[in-house]
Amino acid sequence: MSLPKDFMWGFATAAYQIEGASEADGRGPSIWDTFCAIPGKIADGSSGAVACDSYNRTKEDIDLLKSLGATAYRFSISWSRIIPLGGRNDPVNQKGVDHYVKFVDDLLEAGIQPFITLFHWDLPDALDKRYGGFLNREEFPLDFENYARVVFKAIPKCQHWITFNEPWCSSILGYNTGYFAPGHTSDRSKSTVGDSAREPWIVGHNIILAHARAVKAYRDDFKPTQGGEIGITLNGDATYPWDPEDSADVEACDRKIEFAIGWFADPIYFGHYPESMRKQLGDRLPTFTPEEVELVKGSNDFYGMNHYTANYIKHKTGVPPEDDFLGNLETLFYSKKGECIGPETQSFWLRPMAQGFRDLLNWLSKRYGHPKIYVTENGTSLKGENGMKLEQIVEDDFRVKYFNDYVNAMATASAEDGVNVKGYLAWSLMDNFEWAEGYETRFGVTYVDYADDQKRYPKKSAKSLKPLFDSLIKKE
Ligand code: PNW
Repeated sequence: MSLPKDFMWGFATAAYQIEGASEADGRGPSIWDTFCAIPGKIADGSSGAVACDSYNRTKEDIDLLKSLGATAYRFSISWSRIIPLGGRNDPVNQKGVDHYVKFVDDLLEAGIQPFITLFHWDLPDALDKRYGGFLNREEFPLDFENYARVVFKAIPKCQHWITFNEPWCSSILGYNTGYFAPGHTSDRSKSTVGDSAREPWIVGHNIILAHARAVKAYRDDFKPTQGGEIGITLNGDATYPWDPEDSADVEACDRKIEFAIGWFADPIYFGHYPESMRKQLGDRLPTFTPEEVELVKGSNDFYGMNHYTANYIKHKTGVPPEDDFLGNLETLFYSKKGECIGPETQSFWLRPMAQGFRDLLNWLSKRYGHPKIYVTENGTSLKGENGMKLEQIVEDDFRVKYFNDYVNAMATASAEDGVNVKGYLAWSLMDNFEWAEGYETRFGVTYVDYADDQKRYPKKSAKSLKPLFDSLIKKE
């Protein structure tokens, strides 16, 4: 037995990926509705307009969670259901609020602890149009704080809050490569707007400020009576040197994590950006004013960790191009010796390598002073799954093995390395709208038949987690 007695586990989802009902009960559009409508942005031309129809199937989803034995569920709230126009002077949509209040009541009734993500990429479109959304250093943090306060007030029973999901994705994929909404990039063949060298760093900065404002609001005005905890969720991959004999590759491994995770976590734990980023980005990286440092430093009750994969890292020489966001290095699937990091999946960026999970848990734990960690996402797609027959799909042994290996790596980090990990949410409860990849890539432990009324069929992996955690969580 290697996980603590109070360890929570379950599954994760995000509003735009599962809810559908994009116009129900007064919801306003988000930047993802707008982005999906642009031809060529989503692989299969789809959108989240219907998705898994979870907005209308809350009972079914809760029954599913219960049947799988989950003790926790991470989901996100659609900001534009709560405040359709997004801003602090815009009206609150009571129907949207009521939906989530009831959902949380029903989860608790079923014995499932909610982990609520306030923001999983679906910015109200009106704020993007009104003042440039994340790019606005004055307005955006204030509007986010206001939205967060509305939700904290409405849902006092929630004990676990996540401010932002993966701000790296919003910043880099949204404002450098243009792969995600709102699709800004310097590449004029993809977008008429954007500055890949500057905008991502501004966006990142403003998200950190918005996170910190929401945390302060929670701690000042809600935590004393509600007693919950709040933190941010960051994504990051494990890194191994392409050539372990080359100290420049070894150094580049840390630099890669600093550019992905340290970008957000260093300000939150230390009050400043990583030195490697300041050095490479110069004055394109914003600086924190003394008031901002005061606000941001210490603004995590726990560290939310999203983790999927690992890479070999090869340093680059010379001056990096201005739009470089990796830290002047290459990410590879093969080492110098020809070792492969892991088998292919349906996602071009994802190859399973469970030891990386243990190593990154240790890296984080050491760097940030042993924070309490919740793994808020971990999971895999499966090569060619979308083209298989249902009988094959539900026999997803590849995913069963992924979870088994990764959860055991985490348990080892907990028991042998002293990492303070207290929860695990598998990505994802069900197949869903996988952003720019549309519905072709499936991450669910439950198959969703989009052609037949979004019917749900639990796969083998869905049922594999309860026995796994039962065997690892201490009873006493
Ligand atoms: C995460 N990458 O996204 C998200 O939080 C989920 O909403 C998503 O469905 C899940 O992982 C699976 O993709 C990522 O390109 C998307 O490196 C892309 C990347 C990383 C994370």
